Parts: sequence; structure tokens; C-alpha cells
Amino acid sequence: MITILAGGTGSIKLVRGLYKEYKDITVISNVADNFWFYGLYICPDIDTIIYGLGNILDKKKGWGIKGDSFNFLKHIKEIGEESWFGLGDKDLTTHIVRTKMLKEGQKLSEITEYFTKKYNLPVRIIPASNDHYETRIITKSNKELHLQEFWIKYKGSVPISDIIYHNIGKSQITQSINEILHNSKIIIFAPGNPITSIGPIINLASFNKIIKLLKKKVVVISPLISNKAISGPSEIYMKAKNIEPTIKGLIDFYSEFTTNMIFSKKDKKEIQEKICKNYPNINFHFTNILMDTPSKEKRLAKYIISNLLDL
Ligand code: FO1
Repeated sequence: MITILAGGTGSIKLVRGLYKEYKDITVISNVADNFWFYGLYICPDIDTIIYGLGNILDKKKGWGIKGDSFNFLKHIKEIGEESWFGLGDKDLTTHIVRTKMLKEGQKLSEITEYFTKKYNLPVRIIPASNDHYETRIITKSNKELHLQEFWIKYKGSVPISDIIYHNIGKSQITQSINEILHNSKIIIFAPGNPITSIGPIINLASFNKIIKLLKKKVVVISPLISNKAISGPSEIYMKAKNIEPTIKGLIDFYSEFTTNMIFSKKDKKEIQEKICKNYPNINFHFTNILMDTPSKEKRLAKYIISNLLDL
């Protein structure tokens, strides 16, 4: 089995590539960007994986359902209510059904399995936790904003002083995760935001303990090329956590969790000449990690399967 830690809108590209090349796939999804909106429980990262593998994802936006309409959102705006979060009409179906099932007492992992079956996806998608904890941005004026509010409502324009995972200390990993991690041939950290997509998973106390013991089979794919995020606000969030927003900062951040990291060939010279001597326990691999076409998604998946499956 290959297990992939995923979150954000970039991870699905790798999940999609691997899913085409290898049949026994488990995705552990970030849940710390989940939030309540209009009484509905929204789980963007889980939905991106489901829609992406179900081939209905709006690939241009990277989230939501392709060709969706936004009549609900338009109308709620017309009556003067909050409309900053782009809930599409078809997408609403997922949030309504999920919220109903949650209120009936089902766990998020059970609900996610239900959707996986509805869309006939032969993968396991496991929420990192069935408990609600959330990534919050602490602003310089000392306000706490949910990640979605910061990034979408305020368009990332508010000065940040810190980022926290609110309630993580009281949250448990989903029960099946321990066995899944132990049974995996490799555990891949998708090229997601280290602070808001992968960070919330690996900082769950029991996850953290297990993954450090299994670091020999962890493979991290860099979300940065030439010290720039491939997409999204990785650098902003790394800076807020006092992590140098560079390849070096990224290696430092992940060094306690992994012995294998994949970077773009463009970073080979810098890493080999200046960085790798400080990290003797990490094997650095170089290939083309940009996945802007389906064939590049498959190419990276093939690279991983041929070079890193038997660690
Ligand atoms: N991202 C945006 O930038 N604007 C939106 O209005 C928006 C709506 C949305 C609705 C459903 C969904 O599943 C995802 C949505 N996203 C939107 C993406 C989402 O905020 C991020 O991808 C993740 O939370 C990052 O982990």
C-alpha cells in the first residue's frame, strides 16, 4: 500500500498520478481547514480529493465541481448575507449530506467512506482526525481568524504574527491510521503547504510519534521550486512560523520526519553544493516535480514507484 498525506489544492495532482499507476492507495487528508458555514460542515481538502479522483473537480480553480452554478451564493449575497466562501450549487449537496450524517451521529471517517463508495473510488480516504481542530491565523492586532477567513474573506491581506492549530491537543488520530502507516510500503507527503496542509496532520500528537518511528519510509515531495511555492501561500505561512521560506527552511522543517526528499532538478546544484552536507541522514532525489499536465502527474508518480517504493 502507498499512503499519501494530502491537503490543499496541489496534492490532488500527485494523488491522481499515483492512483493511475498503483492500485493500493490510501490518502490521509488534512482536516484543519474544515469549518462551519451557514450551519454546514465544509471539508475542502477531503472534497478536493473525492472530486479530483471522481473526475468532477474544477481543475482550473483547484476546488469545487466543474461546471457548477452559484445561484445559492448569488441569492444569499442579494439578501445581504455573507457570501465570501464560494459554495457551488452541486457542491452544496456534499455539505448538506455530510452535515446531516454528522448530526445523525456518524463519524467524519464513516461519512468520507460513504462518499468514496458513492463516487466508486477504489481508494481509502481517511480524515486525519474525526475530531474538529482548525488552523487559525493570529493577526498582528491579536485576532484569531480561521484559515479560510484569512485567505478568502480577507484575501490574505491582514498582517500575521503566528499560526496555531486550535484544539489539536484534544484531537485524536482516526483509529485506522496507526495500522495503515505501519502497513504502508511508503508514506508520501504530497507537495502541499507545509504549515496549513501537511503540518496539521504531522502535528497531531500520536501521528507525530508514529511517523518519526517510520521516517525511513517517508518521502517528502517539495512544494517549492527555486525557493518559490509552486502555488499558494507557503512562503507567507512559513515566515509566520519563523521558518526560512526557502528550500533550506523546508528541509530543516521536515528533517525529523523523513529520510527521503524529492526536489526539482532546478534545485539540484544548490542542494548538492550547499545544503546536503548538513543533512547526512536524508537522501535527496531530483526530478521534474511540476505537475501542470496529466502526463506530468503520471511521470512523477512513475518516478516514485520505480525509485522509492522499496525503501
Ligand atoms: N478557495 C478560494 O480561494 N475561494 C473560495 O471561494 C473557495 C471555496 C471553496 C468551496 C469548497 C471547497 O471544497 C473549497 C473551496 N476553496 C475556495 C478552496 C479551499 O479554501 C482551499 O483549497 C483549502 O481549504 C486549502 O486547504
